[in-house]
Amino acid sequence: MAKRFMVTGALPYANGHLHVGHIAGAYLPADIFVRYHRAKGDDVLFVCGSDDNGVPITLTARKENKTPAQVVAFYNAEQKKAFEGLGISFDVYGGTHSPEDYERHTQISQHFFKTALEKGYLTKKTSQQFYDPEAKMFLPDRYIKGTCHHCRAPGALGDQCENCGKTTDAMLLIDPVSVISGSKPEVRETTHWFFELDKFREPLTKWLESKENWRYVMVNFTKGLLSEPLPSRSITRDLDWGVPLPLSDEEAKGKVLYVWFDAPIGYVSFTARLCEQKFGDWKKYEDYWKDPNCEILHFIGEDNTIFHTIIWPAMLMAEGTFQLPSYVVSNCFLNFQFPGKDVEKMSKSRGTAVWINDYLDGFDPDPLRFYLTVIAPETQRTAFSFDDFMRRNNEELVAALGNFFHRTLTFTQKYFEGKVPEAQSLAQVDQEQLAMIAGLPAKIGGLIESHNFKAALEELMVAARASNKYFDTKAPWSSRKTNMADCSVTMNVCIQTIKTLTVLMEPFMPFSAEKAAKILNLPSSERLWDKAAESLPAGHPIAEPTVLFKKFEMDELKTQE
Ligand code: B3M
Ligand code: ZN
Repeated sequence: MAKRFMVTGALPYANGHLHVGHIAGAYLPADIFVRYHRAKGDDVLFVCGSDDNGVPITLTARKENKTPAQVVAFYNAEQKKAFEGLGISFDVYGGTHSPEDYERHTQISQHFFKTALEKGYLTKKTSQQFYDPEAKMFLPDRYIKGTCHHCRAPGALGDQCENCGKTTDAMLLIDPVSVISGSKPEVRETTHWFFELDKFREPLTKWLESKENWRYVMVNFTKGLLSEPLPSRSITRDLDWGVPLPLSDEEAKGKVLYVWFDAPIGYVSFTARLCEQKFGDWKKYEDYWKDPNCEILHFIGEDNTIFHTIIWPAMLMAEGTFQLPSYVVSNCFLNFQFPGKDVEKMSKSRGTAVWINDYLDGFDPDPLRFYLTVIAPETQRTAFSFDDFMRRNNEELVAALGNFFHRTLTFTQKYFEGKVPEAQSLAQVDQEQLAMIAGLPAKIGGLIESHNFKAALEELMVAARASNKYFDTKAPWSSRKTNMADCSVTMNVCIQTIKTLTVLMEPFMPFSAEKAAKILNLPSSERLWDKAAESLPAGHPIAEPTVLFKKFEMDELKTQE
């Protein structure tokens, strides 16, 4: 029976470009999972969009002399281009403040807020906060700078001091100034609504206990947080960019929902937009978000864990009619390494990030998808390096998978007139090769289903190497002259092998799979996962081969740095 899945990728902030760390951290594993389930014939919706609200967006707008709406429109389009270029196959790419989503997103977000308020999960508190009279805005703690009240070092921020590493209290900094305008901030009173998270500590703990098969690091981290009382969190901000509070009291004026409150709701509002487009009824989102027959999976980077394993599930519990996530698949950071140097964090200012749109200007998407899966930071941090990228591309992707496709296709073209050869009588070695590929769909599929994407790709590569060995052992270039029947069997088996590999590599390298499918004359109806090992009949036409994977020269890659 077809299963139903709702898959989301963390929403990128709409004030930055995407680099390889983002892709490896969330979107590529999610895309592999989604493409696999589509090939299984399952009902999958893959949803993402930009995270458009929040203070940083308004500051970017201020710096670039644009409106926040212009900033988010620009970055949303850039992100969309990067995702499309890489073949990340979202069914919808929305934006929490985009013209297409904002109204519905506001409605659904306000509903979450109102329900939580009515059920007594929110409390209102008045406190003192810094206000920048020049920028005319309340300042979040990290936009205050001053002398540290612990160590007396200058330049401490209102949330943390770089010098002593301690958490600071913005109100206690000595000689505070606004980071935004440099002016001296005033202390003003303001009211905010707080989410009483601790009320969900028990149900969250119970829920997490049923998640034994989640990645260990994330479960442990979350369990640690749940072992102590959860502080209440302010979920409103004094700002004019975001989702306004759905309240008429004076105190709610000029306030919006905190961006981390409305952002995950974006998953739902983008689903609603998709359902409007797909079924003409946005309410159909309920078939995914409220039906227990649908599994919900969130793919995120490690820094988003607490929001997806504690705050978002608590928001869903507070609302009451939605399902909780079946899985939160989090990945660690991807660092960067220059040859001979230490591993460092990806950073724009130090030039240690590889930007997707720059890469795609000169190179094919699949080698990058391949490499980012090979080094996927699934359970620990890993590092991207150009040397390693080149080596893996040339020595693994080209030398194993590319070579097997190439030698099989050119040989068939040359000596069998581009048709699948007859296979009259199979020897044991041929049967073993066929048995090996017959076992691949279940083996690789099982690994993808359990979110072991790196291991799944490795199985594909093991199969490619074994297939080259089969080719070498059978030596069709020599049997062609001495035993044409055996040569024919060999090439039949090799073609069956690349047919299977074409279907199975699609989730990882969809562009090359598409090219290979064209050569094999495989219509998409034949590219179903469970039919991957069904054989092509003798006589089936094979088109002229084209090169699927190319070697990189170091110099061309280096211009990327
Ligand atoms: N925009 C944080 C980030 O990009 C945030 C994710 C929201 S997911 C609902 O890392
Ligand atoms: Zn300090």
